[in-house]
Amino acid sequence: METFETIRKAIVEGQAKVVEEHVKIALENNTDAGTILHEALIPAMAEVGQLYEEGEYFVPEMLIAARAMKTGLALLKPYLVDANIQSAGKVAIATVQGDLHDIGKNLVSLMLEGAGFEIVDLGVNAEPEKFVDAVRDQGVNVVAMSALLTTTMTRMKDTVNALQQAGLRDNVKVIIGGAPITQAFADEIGADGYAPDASQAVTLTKNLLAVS
Ligand code: B1M
Repeated sequence: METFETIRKAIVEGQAKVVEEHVKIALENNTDAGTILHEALIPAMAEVGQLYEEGEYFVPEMLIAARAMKTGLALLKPYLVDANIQSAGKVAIATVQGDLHDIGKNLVSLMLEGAGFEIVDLGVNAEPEKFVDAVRDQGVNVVAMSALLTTTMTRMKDTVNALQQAGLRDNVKVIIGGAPITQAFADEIGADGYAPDASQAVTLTKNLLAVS
């Protein structure tokens, strides 16, 4: 679809205004928000990563593209989230310590919210104690951690350990995800589950909490 191609290109080039304009057009034409997300926004960020790997893009270009992506995501949010559904459980979500990537985390958060989960967003660069405090003080049922860097994924284990040390590990389910994460890594660190993308994170959370 031509609109998807325009949105994808505008994100890659960091043109937030063009993204805004064309996501609005797509929505006005009753294009499904999930389709816009999967056909235009997500492929655009994959392309940005590719350009970075090839040395065509540097951090500033990635940052500008990320801002354009977020503009599109903000417009899609009301269509992906139904504000009137009852809470199916409480999820504390963050990108782990040392990691500032938040687009995937925000997407997972948004999809969980859309499925009826209450979200406690702990932001980015979240140290293990932040998760421990959320479980202890806010009645959280699920700890959800995202990592995009091979150097920060190891911090997930620190959170699992911190929950154990605080005597809270059995009170919560721990789920993890992000580009470098695998099921084998989840097993290795003692997480309850891994999901490769946002929609599977919803299925996983529902299964772990036995919510239909
Ligand atoms: Co960064 N970056 N970055 N970056 N960046 C990557 C991750 C990288 C793969 C690029 C590359 O080399 N091809 C590479 C990591 C290499 C590695 O570790 N192996 C990299 C690097 C090296 C860096 C810096 C170190 C660069 C530098 O400074 N020299 C630096 C680190 C900063 C830090 O965090 N401390 C850095 C910085 C940045 C920006 C700030 C410029 C920007 C982030 C802006 C922001 O997020 N606000 C940025 C970006 C944009 C990227 C890429 C291009 C795009 C990431 C993204 O948003 N993808 C990325 C390349 C890539 O991923 N191909 C790259 C779209 C998003 C929807 O996908 O986040 O994977 P993703 O989320 C998916 C799934 O992974 C999953 O669901 C999501 C949607 O379906 N998922 C979960 C994610 N979390 C989940 C949690 C779950 C379940 C599923 O359960 C809890």
